[in-house]
Amino acid sequence: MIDLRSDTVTRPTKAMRQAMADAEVGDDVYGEDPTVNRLQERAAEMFEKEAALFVPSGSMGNQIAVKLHTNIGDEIIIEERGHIFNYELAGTSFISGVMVRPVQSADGSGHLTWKEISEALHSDVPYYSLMTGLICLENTHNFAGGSIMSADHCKEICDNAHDLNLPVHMDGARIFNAAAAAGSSVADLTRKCDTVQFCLSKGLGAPVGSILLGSADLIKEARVWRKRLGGGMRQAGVIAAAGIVALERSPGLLHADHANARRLAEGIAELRGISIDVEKVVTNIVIFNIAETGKSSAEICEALKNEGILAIGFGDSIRMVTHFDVSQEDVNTTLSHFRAILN
Ligand code: TLP
Repeated sequence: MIDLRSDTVTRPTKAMRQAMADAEVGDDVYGEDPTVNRLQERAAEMFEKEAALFVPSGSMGNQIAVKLHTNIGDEIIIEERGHIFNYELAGTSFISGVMVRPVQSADGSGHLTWKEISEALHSDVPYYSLMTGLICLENTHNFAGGSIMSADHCKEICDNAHDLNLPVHMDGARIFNAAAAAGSSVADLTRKCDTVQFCLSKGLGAPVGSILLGSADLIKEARVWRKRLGGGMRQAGVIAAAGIVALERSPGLLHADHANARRLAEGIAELRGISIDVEKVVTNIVIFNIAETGKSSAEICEALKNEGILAIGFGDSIRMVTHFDVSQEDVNTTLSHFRAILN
């Protein structure tokens, strides 16, 4: 199978499996797992934040962040296709009792301008909605096709938000993809964000886990929420060990996934009835519209599946994601089957 459904499908490398087998472990609920501690320290160092917490998933990292920053009844602002809003099973209302104010990004990039955010802010209007408690950003933006938010753009939003005493959380599930493509450091891309979540288990290829970063005080509180939500793991060094390998070795390999995504997009752009802006494919996510093919996304995905290729369809769109288990040859194979299906 050529699995292009997501970069979450990667299998741990030999080096990861070896590190897992050799991992020194302890009880992480007591803070005594040396490998988890090493992973957290290394992540905090890379992002130049005070502290870090290893959590089982990106969703848990994001949901803890929302909980840390908000009070029940607050509103959070997020771009309308954001993961926290659409794909975390209403965790924001269930766990934090907040309402989401989804905002459209007029340029389609998925990255709101400060003007767009400021027009959606609420403060003390007694008859209309509640206080804005948090701004959530996403870099890269998944369902806007892996688009990048620049360091300057992020800084501008954080500076303006902080002037209003509003915190900013960055869902940086794929921040290392953004860093590789933008030629910026992950620290620069998230410099002024109050909290950052990034995934070890996406492009970086670890089997499990995410990291939540922030001030020492916030991360201390986040530890309590992680336990409360059932995310206190014991000898978690076994999985953190793979995370350390992912963190050290994978960022330098992401360029290859981006080149494969671009090649895939260029090939797809030539197919009958498909529309895609190739120039916008700058990281590892390829989303294209199939409305003019005369087939539904479900039909196309089924036909691809019959040829051993997996992709995800939603509405009139299909998403394909490259990762380190997808080779250049896999891209060529995908394109030739795709061509045959549409002809
Ligand atoms: N994204 C998954 C699906 O849930 C859509 C994927 O296949 O892309 N933030 C962003 C931007 C994400 O893309 C994801 C996962 C998460 C958070 C959640 O991470 P996990 O799956 O570890 O909870």
